[in-house]
Amino acid sequence: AQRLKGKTIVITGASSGIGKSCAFEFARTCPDDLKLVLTARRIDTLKEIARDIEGEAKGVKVLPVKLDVSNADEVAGFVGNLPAEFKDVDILVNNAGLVKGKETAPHISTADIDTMFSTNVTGLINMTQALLPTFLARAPSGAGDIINIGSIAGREPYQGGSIYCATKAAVRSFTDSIRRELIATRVRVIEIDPGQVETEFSVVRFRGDEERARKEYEGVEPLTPQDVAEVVVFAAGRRENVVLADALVFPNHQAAATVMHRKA
Ligand code: NDP
Ligand code: 8X3
Repeated sequence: AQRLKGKTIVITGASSGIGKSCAFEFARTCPDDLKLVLTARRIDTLKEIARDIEGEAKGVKVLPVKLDVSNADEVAGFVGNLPAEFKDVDILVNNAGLVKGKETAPHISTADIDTMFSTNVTGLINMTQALLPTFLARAPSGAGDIINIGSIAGREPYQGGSIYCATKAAVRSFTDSIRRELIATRVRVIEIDPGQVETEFSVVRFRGDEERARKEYEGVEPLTPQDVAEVVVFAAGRRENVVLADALVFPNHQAAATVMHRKA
């Protein structure tokens, strides 16, 4: 908690699931002195989350910001539009992301391909490039954390996930590249790859079909978003010389993207 004191943290996709849990977990870990910039498209939900966090943790200031990471113009204006109090960002959690459908090639719509790439890949890259100048300007040789939420899907392709898997493989490759590029700085580049987590992820995948989404989790006990948030906050809270560079987080029944033990 001491190491996070006074930090300013930007979280993308903070209106639901892992991003929302990260917001609460950061606040719980450092309730006396923390600034959170919570971003997503659903601003009303972010405002409710901000109220709840500020109600629980009196020393935490929360700024909800409507931001579609797939919109390059919105991302370009993001840092410039932050109030002075929130401008000196220390930690970026690149969490916003989604999957659409389980269609296989050649039946994948160009709209779905564009949505997944522009959110999971271009959005994440644009956010990183938007915040890096702040990190690099920090004396004496730059400092800050980039925490990217990848996926087991980026390590292991599966049928019906070609585009999503490709986006998460791209995240992994970008992350590993910038860790090398930033080696002369004190910027930490961290990737956390969850396996199965029960969030709105599958509801979004199946375009609002909650029954279909529920079936994904039948007979298994997925991770909760809180489980992943604890790993994110742990990584951010390490001593500055410690980089938890790469973490794969499974629930106990999972051993690979498609290797699950399901109870009958
Ligand atoms: P949720 O659907 O619960 O949350 C996704 C979040 O991303 C929402 O807050 C949503 O907010 C936001 N988001 C989606 N599109 C955009 C956009 N264009 N601009 C800004 N925000 C956006 O899913 P999860 O919490 O599960 O997903 C979080 C991350 O974790 C994703 O990157 C996902 O790929 C990854 N992941 C998830 C796993 C799982 O099994 N659930 C496993 C491994 C990785 P809003 O709609 O308000 O914009
Ligand atoms: C989410 C995990 O394997 O359901 O990133 O695509 S998977």
